[in-house]
Amino acid sequence: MARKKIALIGGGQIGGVLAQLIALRQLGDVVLFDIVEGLPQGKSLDIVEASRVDGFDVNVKGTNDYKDLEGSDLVIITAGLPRKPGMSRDDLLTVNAKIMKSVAENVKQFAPNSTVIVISNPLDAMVTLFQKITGFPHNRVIGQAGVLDSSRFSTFIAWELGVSVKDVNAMVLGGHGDTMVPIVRYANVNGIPVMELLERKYKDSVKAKEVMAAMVKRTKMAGGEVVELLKTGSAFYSPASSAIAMAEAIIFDEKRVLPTCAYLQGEFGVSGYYVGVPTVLGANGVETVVEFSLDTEEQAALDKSVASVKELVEAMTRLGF
Ligand code: TXD
Repeated sequence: MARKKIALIGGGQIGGVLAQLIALRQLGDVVLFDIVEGLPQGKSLDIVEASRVDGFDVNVKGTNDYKDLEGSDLVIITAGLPRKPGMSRDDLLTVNAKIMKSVAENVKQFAPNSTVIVISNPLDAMVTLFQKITGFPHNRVIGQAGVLDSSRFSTFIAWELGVSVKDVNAMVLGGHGDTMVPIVRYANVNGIPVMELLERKYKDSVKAKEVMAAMVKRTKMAGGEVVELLKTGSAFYSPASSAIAMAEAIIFDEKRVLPTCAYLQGEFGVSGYYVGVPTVLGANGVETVVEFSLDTEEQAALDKSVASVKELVEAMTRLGF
């Protein structure tokens, strides 16, 4: 089987980690693109020069030329500015929409058959714009946010309960903004509801609810927490790992059920927008949206989150994108 070709658009913090993870896992040959001369070439050389030590056999090529994307099976986009302390993801809209427009035009020209994972913020708007410009089928244009937000939520639950994070299942739906919706009701440790475990721990249901509310709040603000600490950029290890989980599901046709920023056509009461929902990810990208019933409170929270995605998309349209 020929090796897959994976193009990474944006060779900054996330792009660099993505390239290294792909090499270490030998998922395919990498093309690392950036507009900054020397940056993708330097990072690629640095990564490849560890190939003897790490024992991987893939090519990693840095480039400033979109032509090198030709034949790419998968494209992962991180091009765009990250947040600085005090900024919301939405503050990045104008500048990143301009960048995404040029990225989309070039991916359309040079990698027309690729499946695309967008990571750049504001995520829901950037995925929408990329799909609009390329006209690629919606199942092949998706965004990464929910895998990371869910991993953050799971991490906090594992710490709180003193259990391995590998046994925690917790999901975050909605847009990748402050209105995201951690689903508490289905959060579990190997099938045991997290709320029951918290109630047993504290022997007090009010306290258990407070502890959960604090974890939900921290999950929603988790990106900002890292930004405040780093001061010069945003999270990059965990977003890269999260996109790799999605890439593997696609490359190996795993049919994994992962929260994905996917195009909805009536599911969860939403039509015509990209929103984070559980999907089956396989060789065809989003193969199905996995619907399940939300209770009134969850649906209201999702509706609120969708409203903010709509607002963002409308703001983008008003800007002429
Ligand atoms: O989970 C998620 N979706 C996210 C998203 C989690 C964390 C951060 N997330 C967003 O990803 C973040 O808000 C940014 O919008 C992107 C990329 O974050 P990263 O930390 O990698 O930013 P960098 O280090 O600034 O890298 C961006 C690179 C940089 O090297 C620029 O030169 C390049 O993008 N860039 C371009 N590449 C190609 N084409 C164009 N036009 C371009 N403009 C800038």
